[in-house]
Amino acid sequence: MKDKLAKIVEDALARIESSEQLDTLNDIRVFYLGKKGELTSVLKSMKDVLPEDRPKVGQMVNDARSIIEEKLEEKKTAFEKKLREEKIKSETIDVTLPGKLPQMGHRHPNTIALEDLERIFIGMGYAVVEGPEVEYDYYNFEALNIPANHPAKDEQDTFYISNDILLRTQTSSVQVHVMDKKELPIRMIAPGRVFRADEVDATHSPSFNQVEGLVIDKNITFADLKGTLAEFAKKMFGEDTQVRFRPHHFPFTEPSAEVDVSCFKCGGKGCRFCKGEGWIEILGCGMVHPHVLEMRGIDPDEYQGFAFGIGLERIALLKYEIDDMRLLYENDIRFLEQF
Ligand code: 2U9
Repeated sequence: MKDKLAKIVEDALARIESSEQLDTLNDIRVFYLGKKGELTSVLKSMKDVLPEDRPKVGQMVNDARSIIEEKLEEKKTAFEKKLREEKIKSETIDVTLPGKLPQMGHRHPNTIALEDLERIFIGMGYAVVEGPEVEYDYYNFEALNIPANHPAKDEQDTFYISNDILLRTQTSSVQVHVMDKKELPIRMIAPGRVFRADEVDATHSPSFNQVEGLVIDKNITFADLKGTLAEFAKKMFGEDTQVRFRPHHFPFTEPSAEVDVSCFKCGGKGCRFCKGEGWIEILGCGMVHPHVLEMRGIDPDEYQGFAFGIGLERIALLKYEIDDMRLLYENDIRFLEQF
């Protein structure tokens, strides 16, 4: 019996030692220590052992079980340690690998055009001023000499919030607020979103952006206006750009004009881009109406001013040769990435 037990232990230890996987350890445990295992069968043959020898044999079987269990545990711990080490090794992060670049957004053509425009006017000494998109009817219309019966005041054209509060249709109200501060001279641009009840098409949107300019000082003449806008056009569209002033009418300026630039595609000869004209309209302007100055308590005999209004989207569409304004509002990254 003793020899038989010694042989079982020896075999078991050898098989444990040579096992190469965690799974085989379990098979070995079942084979030797399981219900139908080798050691259990020794216990079952106890009935053949003399009663006085039984405690001793029982002890020997228990010792054999302990030795095998201890060895199984030792081997199991060794396997687990090895597996852990392999896992750690395979999961090691190589910090020298180049990183994945995050997908960057892109500046919107409107933003690029606005920053170009602001840089040009800041360079000429202008301040950039912003104001509210929700305005009093007074600041949007009356203070700008727009009479009560003017078609722009119709509900068809303007988003009214109440009788006297509306979404501004132009950023001019910002200039009115600046004039109320009574700090002269003024040299400013007012960029911002404006709202008009227009149907959406390739050239119209109910919400678009304007940049309006205002200069008020002593001895300001139409020549200052022409020189300023000619300089702006050269900086914005290229040094060879020519400007042309066509008489126009706005209630808030007198005299008023619309300004064209020579086509920066064909240089003025006429092409598809300028529809054969050689000229492209870019903005409206004029000398601030004396009544607009008087309403703010500024004496038109002492101070004069000029003003201009630029549709930002129009500039972006022209500069980047985009043929549909709606593309500017869809924010499709495949479109935006091109500029
Ligand atoms: C004050 C006095 C005068 C602002 C001006 C224009 C001419 C003009 C249009 C351009 C395209 C609007 O976006 S658009 O549709 N604007 O043509 N705007 S003069 O004149 C002012 C502003 C403020 C106190």
